[in-house]
Parts: sequence; C-alpha cells; structure tokens
Amino acid sequence: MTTPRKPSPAGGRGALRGTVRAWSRQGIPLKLIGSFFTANKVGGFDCPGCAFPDKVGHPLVDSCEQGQKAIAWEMTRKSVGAEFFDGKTPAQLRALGDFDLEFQGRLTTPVLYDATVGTYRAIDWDEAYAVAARELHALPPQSVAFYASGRSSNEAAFLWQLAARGYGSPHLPDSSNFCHEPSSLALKQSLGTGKGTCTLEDFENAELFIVIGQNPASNHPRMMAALYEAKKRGATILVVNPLRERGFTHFSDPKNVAELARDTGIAVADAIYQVTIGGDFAALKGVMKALLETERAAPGTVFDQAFIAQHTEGFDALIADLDACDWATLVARSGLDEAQMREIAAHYARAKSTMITWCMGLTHHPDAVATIQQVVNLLLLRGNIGRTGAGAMPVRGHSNVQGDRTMGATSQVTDAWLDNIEHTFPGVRLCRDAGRDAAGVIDGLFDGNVRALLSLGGNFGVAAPDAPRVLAALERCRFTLHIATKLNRTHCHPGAIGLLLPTLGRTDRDLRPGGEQCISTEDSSATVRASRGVQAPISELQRSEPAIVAELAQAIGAAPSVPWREFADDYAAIRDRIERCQRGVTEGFERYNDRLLQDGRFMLPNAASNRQWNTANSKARFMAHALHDDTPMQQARLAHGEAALTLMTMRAHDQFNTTVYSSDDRYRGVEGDRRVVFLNAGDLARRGLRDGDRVDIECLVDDGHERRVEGFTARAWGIPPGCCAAYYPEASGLIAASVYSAGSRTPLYKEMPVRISPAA
Ligand SMILES: Nc1nc2c(c(=O)[nH]1)N[C@H]1C(S)=C(S)[C@@H](COP(=O)(O)OP(=O)(O)OC[C@H]3O[C@@H](n4cnc5c(=O)[nH]c(N)nc54)[C@H](O)[C@@H]3O)O[C@H]1N2
Ligand SMILES: Nc1nc2c(c(=O)[nH]1)N[C@H]1C(S)=C(S)[C@@H](COP(=O)(O)OP(=O)(O)OC[C@H]3O[C@@H](n4cnc5c(=O)[nH]c(N)nc54)[C@H](O)[C@@H]3O)O[C@H]1N2
Ligand SMILES: [Mo]
Repeated sequence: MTTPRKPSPAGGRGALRGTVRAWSRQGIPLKLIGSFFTANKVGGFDCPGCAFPDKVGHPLVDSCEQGQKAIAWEMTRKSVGAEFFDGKTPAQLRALGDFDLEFQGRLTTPVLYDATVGTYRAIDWDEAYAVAARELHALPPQSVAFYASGRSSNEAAFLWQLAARGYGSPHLPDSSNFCHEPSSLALKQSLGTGKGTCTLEDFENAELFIVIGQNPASNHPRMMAALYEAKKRGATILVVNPLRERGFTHFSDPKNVAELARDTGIAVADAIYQVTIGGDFAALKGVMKALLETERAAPGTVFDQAFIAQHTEGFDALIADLDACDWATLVARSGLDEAQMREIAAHYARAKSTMITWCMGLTHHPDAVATIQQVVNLLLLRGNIGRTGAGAMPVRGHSNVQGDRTMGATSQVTDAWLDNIEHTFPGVRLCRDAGRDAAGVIDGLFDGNVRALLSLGGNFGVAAPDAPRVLAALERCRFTLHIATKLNRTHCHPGAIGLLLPTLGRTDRDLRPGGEQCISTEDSSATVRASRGVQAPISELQRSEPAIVAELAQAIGAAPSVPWREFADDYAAIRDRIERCQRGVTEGFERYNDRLLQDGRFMLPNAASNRQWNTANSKARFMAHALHDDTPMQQARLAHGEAALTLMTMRAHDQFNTTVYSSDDRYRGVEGDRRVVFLNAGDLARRGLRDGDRVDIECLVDDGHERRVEGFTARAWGIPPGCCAAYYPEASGLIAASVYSAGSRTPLYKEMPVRISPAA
C-alpha cells in the first residue's frame, strides 16, 4: 500500500539510515565495512554505481548512500549455487519477483538450460565453453547479437567487441542505446566530440547551473553534493523538470554534522521550472528568443560575438529559426509561461560562466537530439564551451558506460578503429558490416532474424521497451548467454539453449595466474581510473569478465591470432593493445599502463573543451531545428483528445535500474508499493478519480499491439497537467518498441501516450 507521509530532506540522516540498512540486509560483516570507503579512491575500486566523476585528492569519503547500496548489493555474502538451480524450470524461476531473483545473492556456478530437458543444471566451465562453441558454430554470425551493459571494464569491453567482430557479428547493441545515445550524437554533430566538456573543476567554478531532466538526489548524489557546495559559494542553480524533485527543494549533506543534527535541509535550487514532459525543446528556444531580443536592443551585451565569429557556423540559421517561432506556440509546447522563459534568459545573460547538465529527462524523447542541440546552441551563444566553469555535461548512467563506448563496444565504430585492430593483431579479419543497435536487435528478435543474444551484464529483456514481448522473443531464440553477477528476469527467459555464467564484480579481488589484476573505467568527465577489488570472491568458480570473454572467444575460435590466453591472465597486456588500437582514434591513451599504475588515473583530452572542433569545417555548429507536430504523443492527442496523457517512466530512490532495493521511494513519500502513477490533481478529477484509487493504464500507440498494466494506485502530485509518471521497470510494458527518437533511435521511455481509467 502507498501511504502518503511527509517526506524528509534528501540526503541527511535518511541517507545514513539507508546506507546502514543496505549493509545489514546483505549481511555484510562489520570488518568489511571499512573497505566500502575505498570506493572511488586511488588504490580502491571504482564505485559500481553511477558515472559521476570522483574527487581527486584524498577526501575522507567519496561515495554516497546510493553507491553504498550498489556496493552492498554486490558484496553480499548471500549466494546461489548448484542446489538452487538443479532441476528448476524457467517457469519456476519466473515465479520469483524481480526483487527476489536478485536477493538470492551472487551467482556462483555456470548453469545450462536445455529445452529438450526443460530444466536448468549446474555445469563446469569447460562444458559451458563447449556448449557456446557448438551453438555459435551452428548459427550464422549475422544472427547473433552481443549486448553490453555499462557496468563492465574497459578491458572486458575491448575484448567483447573484438570477440564479436572476430567471430563475424557486427551487432553490438549496448545500454547506451537506451540511455545517452542522443547526447553522444547531438554533441558529436554540434561540437565534433560526442562526450561532455566538463570536469569537477567546472562544478567548482560555474556561476550558473541549469540542471535539466535529472534527479541527482537519487541517481547522482555526489553531483547533488557538488551543487550544494556551489550553492553555498553563491552560484545560482536553476532546475528544469516536470517534478519538483525533493533533492532540489530540501537537501542536507549527510557528511555535514551540524546539518545532520538539524535534519531540515536547504533549497538547493533557486528556481524550478516545471516544463511539460517533452517541453524542453520549446522552452530552450524561448530562452534563446528572449536573449535575442535583449541582444538586439543592446548589441554586444548578451551574445559573445567574437566567439561566435571565430568558432561557430550556422548562427544565421538559428536566428532565422528563433524569429520564426512565436511566443504562443513556445508557451503551449513548453508548459512554461513567457515570463519564466525570460527569467531563465535573464539569469543566463548575467552569469559569466554557465554549465548545463542533463540526463534521461532529455534523452528518452522523440526529439532528444534536437533538444540537446538547443542546449548546445544556448551555451554557444555566450561562448560557454571551452572555458572554466562552463560547458555541456551529459551526466552518464552506468559507471563505465562511457568507457565501453571508447573501447568500441558499439555497433557504430569508425574504419580507423577497425583498421587499427587489424594492424595490431596481424591475421585478424573483422566483420565490417553495419551492425544492429538495441532497436535493431529488438526488431530482429521479433522477426526471427536475431537468433542468439549474448550479454555482458545487464538485464536486456527488462530494460528494453516492450519488455514483456522482448522476454517472450528471447525464449524463441536458439541460444542465449549471460555473463552476470546476480540472477535477473532476463535470465529466466532462456533460448532453446541458455547459459548463465557467474562473474566477479568491481569489489571482488581478481587473482589471475599473472598476479592480482586491476581493471580500468572512464567516468562522465573522461577520467580513466584504475579499479581494484577488495574482497575475496565468494566462490572459486566465479571468473572475471575479461577472463570469461577471452576464454569464450578462444573456445569459439574468434580471431584465432589474438593472444586470448595471455589476455585472460594479464590485463596489462590487454591495455597495451588498447593503447595501440586507440592511436589516431581516441587521444590520450599514451602510456596507458604506466600512467594508470603510477597515478591511479588520467584524463582523456576533450577537443571541444579546448575549442578544437572536429567537425567538417572545424567549427562548432549551431543546429536549428523546427518543432515537430507528429510525435506519438501528438498523434495520440489528435486521436484521443484530453484522454491521452504523457507518461514518463523514472527511477525511485531505492533502485539501480532494474535492480530494485525495496518498494519505497522516500523522496516521493512512497512506501511498500512501487505500482504507483503520479497525476495532476485536475487530471485525476477529470477522470472521476481520487488520490489512492486503483487504475489501469493503457498505451495509446496504434501499431496493432495492445499494452496495458493493471491495478496501479493513482496519486495526486505536483506534475503539469497532461503528464503522468510511473516507475521503471513496473510500467515498462507500456513502452512501445515501434517508436523511437529521431536519429538516435532511443526508446521513448519518458514520452509515451497513455490512457488511465478506473481499474476494471
Ligand atoms: N541510485 C541510482 N543511481 C543511478 C541509477 C539508478 O537507477 N539508481 N541509474 C543510472 C543510470 S543508467 C542513469 S541513465 C541515470 C538516470 O538518472 P536520471 O535521468 O536522473 O533518472 P530518471 O529517474 O530516469 O529521471 C529522470 C528525471 O527526468 C525528469 N524528466 C522526465 N521527463 C522530462 C522532460 O521531458 N523534461 C525534463 N526537463 N525533465 C524530465 C524526471 O522528472 C526525473 O526527475 O542514473 C544513473 N544512476
Ligand atoms: N521504462 C524504462 N526503461 C528503461 C529506462 C527508463 O528510464 N525507463 N532506462 C534505460 C537506461 S537509462 C538504461 S542504462 C538501461 C539499463 O539496462 P541494463 O544495463 O541492461 O540493466 P541493469 O538493470 O543496469 O542491469 C542489471 C544487471 O546487471 C548485472 N550486473 C551487475 N553488475 C554486474 C557486473 O559487474 N558485471 C556483469 N557482467 N553483470 C553485472 C546483474 O545481473 C543485474 O541484474 O535501462 C533502460 N530502460
Ligand atoms: Mo542509463
């Protein structure tokens, strides 16, 4: 049941209580808890939570409540082994809830499912590799996809893409396809570099922050702490979000003793602009239109004309586009009034340096790329790229999602990358065909052209749009293979042959014949750092990701001239080859091993933040885009009028993506039941509903598939009219996989047309 109760401040005492609860529920012995604080420090491990940059120097603690939960979940002393699996059918496993599946603990033995027998059984590694080799040899490589979630390491990701391409498959979908894909694409087109231009130093120097579509109190608490510090030194923080997220209105730093005693929290945001879902595109145009008016009234006072002349192209087209927009449309589309857009513009025009950060509130939408390019346009107008305290910051999700991409674990790579690999490993021939992204793999699963899915972490069938259909399609596969730390729902939908392989995580000590190994990761500020586990593995049968991928590649005969054996035993040898493959592709990998081992970390240079634009004309590009009229939401409004609401699916405070730690969301007053939908009070009343009523939700994308979820609890909430919000993954069955964002093909997880009606 959901009990509305007065929420406490974000951070604060609640964060400490949440941390201790996570430790105790996972049965973590006290003597290990000290090691938790080696998270994000030199010599320790990279926190397996989010990808927010670490503090350099020697902070006492550089991890947060959410990081501690992720660590406790991985370091748990609970485990599942042969007795649990032997003789179980997939249906028996599926009967467990998502929480219960992961709560079983760490996977400790390879497991095989065989449809001709109908049950799972524990097997040894040799048999696992033999089965994989048999299955992959029997399938055309073009029907096999290799998915990667962003939790792995640079080393494992490099081997993963090498194994896939060496085997003959170009299909490397990844969790980025579900996440910051539009950010990478938008930044690449606008600035020539697909990564964010900011570092922690910019957080310490910006005068103004505009935080768009992001809930850092739950998903990047260390960023919340950075904003709180900025606020204390006098910076202005503006938030653009349909929800007044608690972290912005009441935040208390759990590391500040005086504040812990008061437990009240401060308002970190100076203002919160409650856009309508998907309204950012219009809102950002409105802000630029207001700036343009001021600039015209007093030329040279707002725009950085020298920067625009020297560094950019496309300015005139942008101005023409802004002139063509009328305020009435911008107001109607954004959900903000004109005065609010002018107010943001006034703050922006005053600030000497501005950083704009964003997350999934901008990417899970049909116009994601165009919207993010408005963010960049806004920054360029005042030369807010390439100087301290300014820049564009897509705050990444998984701790190594950025690194996985740098390592080529994606279906879109350059010829230079493939050429370098072939030169580095003479005799290797890579598949160079166009590969499927996650959307393409989902299509292939539905139409039968993808017959095998291998995954390096993640929970593909639950993270994907149309999750129930994707899970069912996975069962129609010939072969599925998952390398994982914990059991999850995707694993319970094996193909005719299904393998589940237990791996070490970040926190586990990794002893190989070549000695104790470290891996490396890359955060949202392009800092590459070493990560070393601290805890002895819970089982001798678990193997590290690089070792599993190398042994698997060897077993299936992928790229036979690659020294897979050496790589499995000595990750420095992998880094040595990565360094060679990155020459001329990604700057900054020189002396990879030396610098990693000496300093623990190094930063990859970002050309755009040095005002070098790797675009066709070596200029940063203003990208003008007209507002669209044909999004799935707009089509549904035409067909269903006010009955259509825009649904966003979001994270609660107690989850990491598909891993749900509890059924509470203390920042939104939710306790004991995540099947909740938040609606505007007027929208509730119009449907004859009251707070607490049971409702059913139906997707209004008209593509021949019916999608509904039932028995959700409606909650009256401060969300703009026409919008509603529910949790991921409970509401994921409502997200249609037939519609994607333009260009980046990202699912519309936050802009789905739905109808809400009293429960049948
Ligand atoms: N503890 C924890 N940490 C995490 C994760 C986790 O699940 N748990 N997940 C990790 C991953 S992979 C990612 S990608 C990030 C996700 O981090 P976030 O992007 O912060 O996560 P979501 O909950 O998906 O949230 C989206 C925010 O976007 C807002 N929003 C939705 N639609 C719109 C819109 O149209 N416009 C605007 N302006 N705002 C909108 C929502 O109100 C919400 O505040 O966090 C990472 N870190
Ligand atoms: N409706 C809806 N759907 C969404 C989103 C949304 O906002 N709404 N967000 C999307 C986003 S932003 C993302 S990034 C995706 C996330 O999609 P995924 O990355 O596929 O999902 P996760 O939940 O992060 O994966 C969790 C699983 O990873 C495995 N795991 C954990 N640690 C490790 C490790 O160290 N190694 C290995 N090999 N396995 C490990 C465990 O088995 C665990 O069950 O979901 C997307 N799906
Ligand atoms: Mo993500």
